[in-house]
Amino acid sequence: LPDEILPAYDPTCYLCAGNARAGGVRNPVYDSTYVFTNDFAAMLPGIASTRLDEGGLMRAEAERGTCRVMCFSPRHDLSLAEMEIPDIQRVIDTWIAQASELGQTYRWVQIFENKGAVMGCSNPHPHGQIWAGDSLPDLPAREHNQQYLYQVEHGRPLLLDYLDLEIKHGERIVLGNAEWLAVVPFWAVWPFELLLLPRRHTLRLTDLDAPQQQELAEILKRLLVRYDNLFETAFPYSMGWHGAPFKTADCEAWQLHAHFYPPLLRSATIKKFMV
Ligand code: H2U
Repeated sequence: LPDEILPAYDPTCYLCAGNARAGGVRNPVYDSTYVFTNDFAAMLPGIASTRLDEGGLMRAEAERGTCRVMCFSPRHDLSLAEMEIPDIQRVIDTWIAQASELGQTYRWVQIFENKGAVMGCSNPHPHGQIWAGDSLPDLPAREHNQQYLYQVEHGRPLLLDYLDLEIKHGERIVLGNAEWLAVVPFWAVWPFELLLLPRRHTLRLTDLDAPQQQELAEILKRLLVRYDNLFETAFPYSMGWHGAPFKTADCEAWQLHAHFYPPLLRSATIKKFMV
């Protein structure tokens, strides 16, 4: 199926500049990135602490937090892949600013993009989300422990040793520049899964220096254009940044990275299902 042709501005879109959102709040006439608190936030900052435990079988705990939505551009018809590098740079600046701000209050700031109707994304307007809370989600918690244990045993960050191995083999590296490498991880489960990581030891998005930020915009552009060209479609994926938690001791073992999980298998319309 050919991709839908979208207007640059959609009067019915809740993310376009100047439009009303659920609950009646109106977006400002923004001209770059724009971040707002999710009108249906799954986590709230003022939640009372409660705990449920029924015989150890039904267990739950209240989690204080916040959820935000981040528009990458006022242009309804662009994707991150189609944006100019200076505009992608602004998205990176905003990711860093959000991580920096929310990291003062919360231990875990999850920045992610869920793209494409096939991934359950509700709106083609280029946007991502930010969820911040005090608990580490399951996967980052495992990454935290494994990186820590590896560092204790080997004296080096796990992902930097892994990167050296990938460079040595040269088989799974898809893209690279002076500061970043994108590899199909050895343990990939999705057909076009990628791991994007800095070549230098870097704990968090907030630790990226100017050359790393510039090169990130460059490699993101090439990576996403390549995804789009693979099946000549607006390539769907779920991507997220993992880095050292905030307000936590002993994080030197961490290496910042982004996961890209695309659901497509052999064409624009054949989706992989985990069975
Ligand atoms: P997706 O990226 O999965 O489509 O989610 C978009 C988010 O936008 C979703 O979490 C929020 C939804 O709660 N939203 C608002 O905050 N305001 C609205 O007016 C509609 C959708």
